[in-house]
Amino acid sequence: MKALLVVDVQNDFCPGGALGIHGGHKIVPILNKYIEFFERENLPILVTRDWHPKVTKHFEQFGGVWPMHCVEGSPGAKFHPDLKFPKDALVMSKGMDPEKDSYSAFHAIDLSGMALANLLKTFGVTEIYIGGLATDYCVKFSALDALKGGLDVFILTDAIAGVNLEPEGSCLALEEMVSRGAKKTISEELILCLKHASTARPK
Ligand code: VGL
Repeated sequence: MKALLVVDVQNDFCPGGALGIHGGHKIVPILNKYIEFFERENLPILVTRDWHPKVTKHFEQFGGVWPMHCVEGSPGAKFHPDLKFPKDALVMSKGMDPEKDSYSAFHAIDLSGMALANLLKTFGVTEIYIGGLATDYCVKFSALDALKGGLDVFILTDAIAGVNLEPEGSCLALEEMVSRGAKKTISEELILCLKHASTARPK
């Protein structure tokens, strides 16, 4: 079973936001294509958001490295207005613990408090397709945790963008994910392969 994981496509991570990522908004139409496809195939779609309290060690004012961003309920924490996901997509929040950075989607919980790993288990997910922001932080840590949990991990390389605190940040992050077993894919390849799988499946 495949699932799509869309990581932190929020206003604060897009140009003009508190932690705007160069080109962060450009992945939105591509992600929408993936979302449409997973929806059409009736496959689970999980969408995470950074959801911080105002005071957290994650922010530079309180000992962290990041400017204040994605404060719970703020306009910056809203999903990018062009990101279109279905009503039954699972929205998961992370970063609520003021003591932790919580980069990985595997720290996220849904509205009922269920953790991502449990949700994936419930759906019987064995393959996870990851896109979103940022390649070198939340995408990377989510992918590494997914691999540790025994999932097959596919990085949607046309639907990610990195913060690049270090100039090579995104490249190094991709290399690290791949060296630990993640595979890279792009929409055309994935859509072809899913189409093939669905036509091959007995009705
Ligand atoms: C992220 C930097 C700080 C991310 C979150 O979503 O990748 N990056 N907080």
